[in-house]
Amino acid sequence: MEKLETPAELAQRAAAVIADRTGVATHDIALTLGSGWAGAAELIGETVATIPAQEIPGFAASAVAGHSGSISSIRLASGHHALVLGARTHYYEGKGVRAVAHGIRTAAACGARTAILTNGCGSTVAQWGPGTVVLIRDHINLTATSPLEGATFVDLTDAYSPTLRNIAHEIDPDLPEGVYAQFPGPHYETPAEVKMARILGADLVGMSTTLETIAAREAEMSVLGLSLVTNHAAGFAPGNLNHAEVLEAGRAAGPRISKLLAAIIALIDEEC
Ligand code: 8IG
Repeated sequence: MEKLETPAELAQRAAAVIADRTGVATHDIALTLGSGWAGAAELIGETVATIPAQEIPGFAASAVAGHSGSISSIRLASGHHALVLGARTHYYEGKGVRAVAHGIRTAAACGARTAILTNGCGSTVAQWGPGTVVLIRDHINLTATSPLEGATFVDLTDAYSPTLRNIAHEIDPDLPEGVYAQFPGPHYETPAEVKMARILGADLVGMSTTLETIAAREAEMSVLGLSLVTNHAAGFAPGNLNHAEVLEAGRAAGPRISKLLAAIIALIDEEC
């Protein structure tokens, strides 16, 4: 019987296609741009190449409105390269944890030692309303699964690099830090579930990031996590949640947070 391809082998195959199509042998930083963050790509440097995701092994076009389905190589001022993963697979798409981790594994196979993961999320902190940017200090993985397979005992003590958080604070000393909880989604939480997450220590609730962080740590990448609060989580403010409002909050904050992220990336690229 033919031997099945491992996730690492698939990532290697994807990385080879990216190196070939971009002409960039090694990428340095992986960048995943969640709701509201897409504008940063244009600010960090020159786009060398953009490849439709479905042309790279293991990737499929994104189904979510507001999420683009391509992978770009961007040359930073230093001459280093960022790989922008505009084709995040969310756990709720039901394609399995291998699909969720594939982008990060591919970036690692491309040479990236740093992963910058961004998202839009709900807040359980009254003072952190829509438009607030929060540095992820730690996470709670409520998906009841892992992207790792077998006896892979990865340490997550400092999953969100203290060094990278310090660099972000050099750009904006007032950036708050919080704990991000990933729910499986795709439904938003009930008020009772948000209350539970709050009691467990979650400041932010969302549907991404924790599984990608685990995969990045397996690959020994340093992780910076940044959340944009687009809404108070269910039950933490009057009224209901809808995806259009979430997208609108992302649009409104877009230019400001893209500039912030570009400045953070420039400093990380200088110091790391
Ligand atoms: I944007 O309130 C965004 N994503 N789980 N809850 C969850 N995910 C989110 C939310 C939210 N807002």
